[in-house]
Amino acid sequence: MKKTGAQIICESMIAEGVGVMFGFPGGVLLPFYDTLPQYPQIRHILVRHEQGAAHAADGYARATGKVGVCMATSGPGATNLVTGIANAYLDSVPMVAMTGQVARSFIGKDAFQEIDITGITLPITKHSYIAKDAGSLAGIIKEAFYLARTGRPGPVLIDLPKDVQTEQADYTYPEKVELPGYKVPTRGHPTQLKNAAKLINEAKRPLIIAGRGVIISRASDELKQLAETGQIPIITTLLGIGSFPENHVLSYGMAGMHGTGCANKAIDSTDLLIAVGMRFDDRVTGKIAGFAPNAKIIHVDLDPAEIGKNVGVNVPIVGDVKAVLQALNKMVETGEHIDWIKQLDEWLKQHPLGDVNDSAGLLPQYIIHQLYEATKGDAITVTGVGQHQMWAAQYYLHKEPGSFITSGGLGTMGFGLPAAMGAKVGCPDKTVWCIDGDGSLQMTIQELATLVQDNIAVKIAVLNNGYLGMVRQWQDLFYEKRYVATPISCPDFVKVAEAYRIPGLRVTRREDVTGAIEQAMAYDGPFLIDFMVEPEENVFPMVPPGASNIEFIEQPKKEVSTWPR
Ligand SMILES: Cc1ncc(C[n+]2csc(CCOP(=O)(O)OP(=O)(O)O)c2C)c(N)n1
Ligand SMILES: [Mg+2]
Repeated sequence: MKKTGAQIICESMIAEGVGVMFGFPGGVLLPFYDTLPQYPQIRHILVRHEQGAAHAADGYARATGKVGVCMATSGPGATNLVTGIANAYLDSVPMVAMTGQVARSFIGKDAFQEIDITGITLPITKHSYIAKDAGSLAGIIKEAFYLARTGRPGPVLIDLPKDVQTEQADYTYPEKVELPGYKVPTRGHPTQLKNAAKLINEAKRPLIIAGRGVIISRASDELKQLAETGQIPIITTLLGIGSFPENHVLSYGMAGMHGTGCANKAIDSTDLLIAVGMRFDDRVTGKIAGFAPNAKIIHVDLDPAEIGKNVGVNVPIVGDVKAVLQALNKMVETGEHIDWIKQLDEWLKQHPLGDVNDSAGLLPQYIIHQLYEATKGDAITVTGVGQHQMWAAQYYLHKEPGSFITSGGLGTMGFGLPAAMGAKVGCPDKTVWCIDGDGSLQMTIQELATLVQDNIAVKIAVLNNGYLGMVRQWQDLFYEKRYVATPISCPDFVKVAEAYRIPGLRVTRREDVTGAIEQAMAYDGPFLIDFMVEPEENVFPMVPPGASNIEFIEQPKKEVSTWPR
């Protein structure tokens, strides 16, 4: 039976299991939107800015492991998606982004709201399509979802000319994709696996550094088995947080620029670094010359382009992290590294995170700690970008894959609120806390309206320091406190929330923190707390830019660690 292009898009999405999409309409999408009510299986969430649609799809994908779907109209709608697509690309998030396009006969004529969105997004998509006729839509959508979620996931863009949406064509959803040039590596090379197992079995001071690849590959159980069998301590990258329970006795926190002193010292001392599903980002390595100077390196990654890109490795294993770890687990012997683990425990004590009780004022670290306590570490936390993001990474102990959602590669301010929205839509039974900065929140604050219209019960904790804090911190430490363009004013967030019909509270004293958090969680709906935190608190430890990880600056004058273990 013949169907319109718009119907084919909807039916294909349903065939892919899409139950929700985030979008914003416009002229060239009218045929699609006019058709959508025929398919009540697809929940459409109307965002307030297309950037929010892309971040929401991103948050949804990270929380659920499914492909996130977003849609925007041609021209400005499409360009508004760009930051969100780039964000998903850099963090390997599976996403299908659909854009409306002017009718085929107008393409290339500088028509109203015509923009070459496939050209613009070429370097930030895994692949892109312009649908040239309705008959090709089903195949394109099948491929797009397949490409987005397989291999190293990423965003795929489909540009949909208006008249392709109205054109009629025969519809059958293809059963499989034919992409001869697209190969997804699965198992690692047997020789390399053997070499790796030998190194692991012989190492005196082995160390695992886990990245987002472990989460994408759903390999947390295998990772745990490797760590426990081999008695190998684990540290993570920022995006690897949640791949291994942070309250596990073998967990030593995050590495890198704001990583724990212990994790960074461990990298410096290890004789075998087992890097799993991570890409040696500069925020993790610090100065390359000083990175893991005493170690052989095993690098497990699905993407061969990552091998040797930033750091030379001794044993590269290109393959799916889960399959590789399963194979390694068959070869790795029961290990015992008592002295090494003792050494790490010592470093933990010597280099604690700053004490959350160290000030009578309202410390942002204290708030994160109380959020952890109040949620028993079971919430999904989603952040903006800045100091608050790093404190959330440091002080909330995440236990599950997908429980910490943050913009790593692109570092996108404004990611927090819409991504939290997507996470909550994907995981309605989970408590979702958006931990945001006063600067970051102002970039996408309009999504508060989406929370209300679609009844999405995200809880928002603003760590309001009156600054673009992370940039101010660099000015403090490296530009002699010349705070240029970093003091930032904000509206009364509680009143803004109320104007959006969201209840809110302002907290200025430590003793009110817990009560406010409990009130927010007891409320059936979105809720905002504006925490007026100490304005000039800095994030420590910090590896200065260009320095080796071992040269981290510690929190001045703080004594006892309350990092719970
Ligand atoms: C879109 C965007 N613009 C600029 C930056 C540069 N930047 C990184 S952190 C930061 C400050 C963030 O301020 P806020 O959200 O208040 O968080 P805080 O550091 O104060 O916790 C800025 C401006 C960025 N990461 N993203
Ligand atoms: Mg701030």
